[in-house]
Amino acid sequence: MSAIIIDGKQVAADIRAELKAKVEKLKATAGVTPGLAVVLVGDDPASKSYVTAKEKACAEIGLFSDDNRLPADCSQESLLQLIDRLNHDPRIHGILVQLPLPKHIDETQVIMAIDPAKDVDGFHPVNVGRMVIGEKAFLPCTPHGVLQLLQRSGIKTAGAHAVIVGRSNIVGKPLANLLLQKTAAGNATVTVCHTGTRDLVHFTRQADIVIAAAGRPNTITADMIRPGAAVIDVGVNRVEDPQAPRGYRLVGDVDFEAVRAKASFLTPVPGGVGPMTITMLLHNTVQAASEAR
Ligand code: L34
Repeated sequence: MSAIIIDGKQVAADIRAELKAKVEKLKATAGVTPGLAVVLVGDDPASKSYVTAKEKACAEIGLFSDDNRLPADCSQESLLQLIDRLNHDPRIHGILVQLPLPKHIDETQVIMAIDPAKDVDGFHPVNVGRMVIGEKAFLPCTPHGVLQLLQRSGIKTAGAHAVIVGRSNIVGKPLANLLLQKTAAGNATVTVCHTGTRDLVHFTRQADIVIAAAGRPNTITADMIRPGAAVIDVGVNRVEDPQAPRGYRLVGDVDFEAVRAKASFLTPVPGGVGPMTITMLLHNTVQAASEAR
């Protein structure tokens, strides 16, 4: 078997076209231009490139984006002040504080300072809690993007055994919750594995859907996959490569070529989940703007 490679860029482009039409309608009927405030602290190269891609994506579908960059040594107080100002700025419907933050800043405190109605990352405890009990909430972008990729590729989650490898607050934990909910995109049986899991292979071999979100290259090898399983690779790892134009290559958490020969579906890195993360941020910002009063 050779897996169908899911084109995340194409799915993202389809959703962005749908969003663009919504934005035009919002502008025409309500006179509202959805606005996203982007906050980047420091100069981590990966974060910089993600943030730039997010701003570019805003422009492409007609969103207003407000670029805020703070030095790596800025005080927590100045960051909290900026968030307070953005919370009260009527042009801003969504606030994105790119993570990770420098070590001297308390990430939880910063996330809790964001108005839940503008928390388009879905990281505020109010949104996390609402999501878990199945109430309307901003869904976190990467997990929501994974659900969209599964649905739009025709991969059935209902009754399937989904094995998630990774338990982060931004991917593994919320994705586990979304997949187990009794919804069209969920209703799966979910197992969450992590660095403390004994005999990881034992679990991944039982999966109809494997979601790799460990943040380490080659975490998922071909021997860990049941023939015909669908494999979603959430990892984005930079590995040094002197031959590559930028001096590094991007790889996921999955041994791509070997798993490709065994799986039914597989997402590439780059061009899989990454573009979907950005797209679902746009989705949430449009949602926030259409709900704003
Ligand atoms: N607050 N922090 C906050 N929200 C998020 O949703 C994120 N995340 C993660 C890191 N920190 C965050 C992102 O935006 C990861 N992430 C992210 C976003 C986009 C891409 C990768 C990670 C992406 O577009 N990846 C491209 C390749 C980009 C490149 O060439 O470097 C891809 O095709 O996978």
